[in-house]
Amino acid sequence: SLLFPRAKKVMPGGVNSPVRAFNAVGGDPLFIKQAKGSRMIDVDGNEFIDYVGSWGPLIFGHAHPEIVTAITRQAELGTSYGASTELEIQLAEKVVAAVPSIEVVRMVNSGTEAVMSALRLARGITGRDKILKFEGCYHGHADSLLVKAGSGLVSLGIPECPGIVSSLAEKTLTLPFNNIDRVRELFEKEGKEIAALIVEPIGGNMGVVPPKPGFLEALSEVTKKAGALLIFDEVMTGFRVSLGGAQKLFGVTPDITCMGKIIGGGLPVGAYGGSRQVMDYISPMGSVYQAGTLSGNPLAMAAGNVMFDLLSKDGVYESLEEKSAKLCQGLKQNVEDLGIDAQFTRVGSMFSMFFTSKEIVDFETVKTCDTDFFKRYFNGLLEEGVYIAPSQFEAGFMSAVHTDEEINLTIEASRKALTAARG
Ligand code: HOZ
Repeated sequence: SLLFPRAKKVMPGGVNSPVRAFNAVGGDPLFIKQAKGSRMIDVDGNEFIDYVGSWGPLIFGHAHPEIVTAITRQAELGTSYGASTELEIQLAEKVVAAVPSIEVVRMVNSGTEAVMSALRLARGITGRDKILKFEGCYHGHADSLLVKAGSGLVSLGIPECPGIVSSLAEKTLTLPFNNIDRVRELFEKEGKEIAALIVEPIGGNMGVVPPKPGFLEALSEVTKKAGALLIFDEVMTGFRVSLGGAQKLFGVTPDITCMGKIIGGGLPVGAYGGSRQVMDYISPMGSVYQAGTLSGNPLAMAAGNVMFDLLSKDGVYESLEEKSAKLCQGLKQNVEDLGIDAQFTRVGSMFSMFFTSKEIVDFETVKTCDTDFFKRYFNGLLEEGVYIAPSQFEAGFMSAVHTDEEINLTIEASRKALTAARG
């Protein structure tokens, strides 16, 4: 697009978030003019079936009429008051009713902010400094968490982010995802110094990596024993894999849950919550300070409330499951027919196709993927009018408004793109 040179003059790499750049796949990033339902149209008039969904929030597609109406109505009443509203209570009540571990919730403005605040809370409660995260998991860009992180850092090949105070990074311990023996070993030695273990209950930022059976349960047991807090980063999985998130799906209860994406109905929102006892440490109840001018702002709360009402209707998750299963079966059939090495992972409406022969269980296995093949495949798909994340190491998202016909078109497009990529 002609916009890219102009964008590069005034924004780093021409983008406002690195994952939007096409560095890993070549070419110019998309500049979008408009979007509706499952379709996006770029400024050059190209139309795409979209499986990025703004990186997860758009579970009902772009510009859902009820959400648009709620935002428009609220805008006329004011966009931000810096004071409390009933909309905030309504959304908090819905989150509390839906998410098993949450009695009290604080709204913030992004997933990063939620996670950053949750870590401070865990450190404040325990009086300990260390945290444990898993390699390839990404929890936003707070300093403590940009250590062996997934998402854009893998796509761009950044193993260590400069600018992080080393004495802080040293407090972040990392281990391979899905390896409970290593977690037990570490907790034997250092458990009493660990404030929190943070995990994406379904890895989503190195592509989709589901937890092995028993992994999350074991994390809960180990942290409890050590007096450390278990934080589930459900920014991606919350309200996506079930209304109660991954914790409801797997029946494992964390101490703190971080949320983002879907909760804001497409507007910038994050949230973190837990039991009353835990959340009472937060100001103004307690002395762990965390604040925000636009937190709980009425536009985002209005959108989030409608999103919840839509999600609460019968059959939403069943239909998402059906569509996602159909798409993944079709994609799998293609690779089998063409004799291409690929692994498929999926939990509900989040899915990945990894170009490797290795079973996907952690970051090491994810890194065995043929990224050159992915690059050719991605560009082939784009040619055919299908947009997936421009990186092998990101999840795909199905929405409730993708139609059967679009899924068939995607499977057909994928077959063509695979054939071309194979050469
Ligand atoms: N979690 C998202 C990608 N893995 C974040 C999107 C972004 O960084 O812009």
